[in-house]
Amino acid sequence: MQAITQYQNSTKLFEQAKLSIPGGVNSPVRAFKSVGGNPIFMQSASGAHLFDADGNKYIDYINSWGPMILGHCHPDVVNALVKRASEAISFGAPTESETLMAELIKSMVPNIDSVRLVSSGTEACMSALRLARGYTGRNKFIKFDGCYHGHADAFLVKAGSGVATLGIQHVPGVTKGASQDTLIAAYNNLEEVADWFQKYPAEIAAIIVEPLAGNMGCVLPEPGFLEGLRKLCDAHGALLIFDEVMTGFRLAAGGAQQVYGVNADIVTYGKVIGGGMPVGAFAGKYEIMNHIAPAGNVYQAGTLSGNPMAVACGYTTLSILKNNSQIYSNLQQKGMQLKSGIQELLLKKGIEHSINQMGSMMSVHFGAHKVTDFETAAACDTTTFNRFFHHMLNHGIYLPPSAFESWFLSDALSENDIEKTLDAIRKFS
Ligand code: KE4
Repeated sequence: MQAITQYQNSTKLFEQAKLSIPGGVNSPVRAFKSVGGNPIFMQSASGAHLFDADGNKYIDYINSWGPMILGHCHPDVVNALVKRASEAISFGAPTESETLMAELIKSMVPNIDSVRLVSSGTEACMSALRLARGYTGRNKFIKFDGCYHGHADAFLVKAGSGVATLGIQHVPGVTKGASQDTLIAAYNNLEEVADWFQKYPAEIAAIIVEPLAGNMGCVLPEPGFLEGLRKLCDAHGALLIFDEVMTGFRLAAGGAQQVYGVNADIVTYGKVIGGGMPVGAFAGKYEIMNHIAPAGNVYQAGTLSGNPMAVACGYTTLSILKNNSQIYSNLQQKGMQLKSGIQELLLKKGIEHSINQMGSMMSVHFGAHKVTDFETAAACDTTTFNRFFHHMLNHGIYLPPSAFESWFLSDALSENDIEKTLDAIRKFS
């Protein structure tokens, strides 16, 4: 990629946006706040590439923070959207397509009986927590420092992603009442989880965990961690919630449950499930899910839940993934190729770093230590990270603008794109 030198349209658009949108963006992590500089305003996308308001071209490693696993504007997905748009945009009534979507999800995730579609990962996670509380009759729950489960009040305690990126210790507006039942443990630390169960026997409704964390950079579960959570939940009558908003249908057709061989009681989805349109979901066995209204009394609702357009986009995306399983092995191969290529280049330059990678999720952490939880993620060298981010951006490589985010690879990423990415790193110092 040629070095990119001019962003004047993005700069102008950002100034204009700030007059009408808080911080000029509709989601904080887009604002480049921690890496410095102004966000790039995008105009179009195709395959593995983005095109910004100044006509610059980028190789995309954000892919809308995960959804665009097939690459941008996959022809089959676009055709499905266009066709459905000519028939309907929204009913607010049940449709056959929602049932077919639920059945497709069940065919890819064998340990679930029932799926409720919502419109975001936040809705999926907050509904899953309410369901766990309603089902068990308990109030407390355990989450992990650095994990992010959307912006519902109870989760905004030691949250990762944008909350960590902005260094917000306490989110104003999250009341003590809303967060007093949120118990925090360090990721990969089973002892701290066991201690909470000792302290609050029979009071903990659930553990919610990113089975592979992507909101403190990428952090992999240590061997035995997820199995240990499963055992602790079984021993103490709590539900295990896997937040697979990032990992679902991305790490494998069956997500992290398939990769790690551990079954949760409730699984939440987002991102890939909608193929770029607003879809989230939570799912589990009938025994639990039939507590959700109107089958049961745990109330949850949404005007656009199961929206025909969004379902058409998500259904087509999941169908392609289900019917072309080599996509997952290709993504794993691309992830490993990038990891080893970057490692070799940075080691040659004497730049201390570590790379966590699983399938099409990965992150580069600068510093000499391994990153296994939020504390080690936060101890990394962010100055070098920020320099690396801007160097890559200027060379047409679009990386997450935060050390507390994961790269997301797409099936459209080519050998040539990977070579150009490594070539940009060759020029980094
Ligand atoms: P949404 O409400 O943003 O669709 O999903 C919330 C959510 C829940 N669980 C996990 C594991 C997540 O990663 C997310 C959202 N991820 C962020 C990126 N780290 C979305 C990007 C953004 O906030 O703009």
